[in-house]
Amino acid sequence: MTTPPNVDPVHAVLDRGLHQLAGLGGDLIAHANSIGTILWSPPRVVIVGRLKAGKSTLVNALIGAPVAETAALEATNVVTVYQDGSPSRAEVVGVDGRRHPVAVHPHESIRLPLETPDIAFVDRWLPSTALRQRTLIDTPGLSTLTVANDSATRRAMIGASGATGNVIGASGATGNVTGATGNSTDGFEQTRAASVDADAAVFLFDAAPRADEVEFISQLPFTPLTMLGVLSRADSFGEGALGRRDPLTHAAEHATTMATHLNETVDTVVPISGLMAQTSHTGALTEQLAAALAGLRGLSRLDVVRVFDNDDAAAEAILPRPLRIRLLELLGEYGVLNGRHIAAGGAAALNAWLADRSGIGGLYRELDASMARFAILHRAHRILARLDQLSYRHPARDHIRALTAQMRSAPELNPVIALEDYQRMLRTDPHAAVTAELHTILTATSPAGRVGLPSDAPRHAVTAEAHRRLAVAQQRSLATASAAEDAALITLIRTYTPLTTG
Ligand SMILES: Nc1nc2c(ncn2[C@@H]2O[C@H](COP(=O)(O)OP(=O)(O)O)[C@@H](O)[C@H]2O)c(=O)[nH]1
Ligand SMILES: [Mg+2]
Repeated sequence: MTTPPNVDPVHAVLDRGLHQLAGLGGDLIAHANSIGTILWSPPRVVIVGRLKAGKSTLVNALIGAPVAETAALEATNVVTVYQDGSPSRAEVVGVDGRRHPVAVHPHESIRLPLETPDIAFVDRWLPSTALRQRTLIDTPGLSTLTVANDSATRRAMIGASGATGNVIGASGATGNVTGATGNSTDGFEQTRAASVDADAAVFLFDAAPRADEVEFISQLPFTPLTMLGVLSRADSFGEGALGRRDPLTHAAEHATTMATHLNETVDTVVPISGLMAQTSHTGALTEQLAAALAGLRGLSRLDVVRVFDNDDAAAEAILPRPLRIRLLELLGEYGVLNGRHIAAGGAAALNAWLADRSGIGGLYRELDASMARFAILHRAHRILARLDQLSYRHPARDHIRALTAQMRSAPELNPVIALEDYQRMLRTDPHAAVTAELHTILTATSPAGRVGLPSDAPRHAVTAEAHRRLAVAQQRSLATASAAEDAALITLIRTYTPLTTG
């Protein structure tokens, strides 16, 4: 069977394998279909971070519609899965697995038919091109914990992930965001449960994420390749809109510093003003608002601040209170102070400026490029993990095991296996040489890159370096420190061997 040129080779191998699984007949047809759903759905990106970090605001910006409830509307404390689909609808999924369809009305929050502790998550469908690329999972967010509480949660969490016996956080048998039992009030358990069935994460934090938060986040089933850092609220960074430095510029600098500090958790940190992105991407601006803002352009910065700070007759004469509130809500202090001259050009000009300054372009670049690539590899891993689970308990386990082994050994799946190895090494020995080598082969875009050379390196140099690396890996494999390293070395040897022949 030949593969159509437009189908991703990883996808093709998995699709073929699932067809063979269905070919075994009986209930395996249903299992193959259920696992196949993962393959045919967009990768799932979970948004994690502290309560009020701006997660829901960013979800709205990415979807391009104000669907995720933000603190501006009401505190939300359930996990919500946003996916492309028609008609616009929602189902509340209980911890008992039962689904309760609920009505959705524009500009109204969803009425939940269950108490929060009884809700595993909410499935929300809406027609959206953005969601066709990736399903977005909004989480309530981590809240402050006492030290005792914190370690109890962490113990529970480590226990839970250990029990699954899988590398990249095996999903439950149902393959859904279930298991959000207990501890839902602090959001840690909900975040963990939502992450189990995700392929990549966006980790939102402000100036300085707390140590316990970073520790928790780094234990989620992701790698720096599948977790993108976002420095949120960039428009109020540092001294904020009224400070001496431009907060967006300051935030951009800080994001680079944070990427270095957090390098065991994320490879990249993007500065974002979710608020400006939400306003510009959800069609919230009107000509009336732009004109009201433009009316302030004759005032000094200090006078603008006075108008917004004083609720007196003078302020009212310049700008009526409802407009002041709405402008602050949509633009924040930074947008009000710096957007008033642009607003003179009308709502479209102001919108374009907001979109540009928000930093969402940079976020999309990351999401569309490397994050998308690694999320697809992680999705393949989730499919293999489901097949492994099936083989533990199914009467046809030998057939399923043989089939999975055959899929894993396909050269097309090499990057998937490398990502699994990388994840395992990060847990076992993050500073080992092989961990860095796995990162190198995963991120390389050329044969030369896979051996750590620039992509224009001459062929003989690549061959020589591949020989050298192969010899080191073979030597090392004689006395490995762990099962994880054993597996990693097999992958490295598999990668270097073909490169030694040019
Ligand atoms: N100035 C500013 N405010 C923001 C930004 N993002 C979110 N907010 C505000 O912060 C509050 C919490 O945001 P929300 O998205 O609900 O946070 P979540 O709890 O992480 O989902 C809301 O009032 C938002 O309007 C931002 O980029 N800049
Ligand atoms: Mg929220």
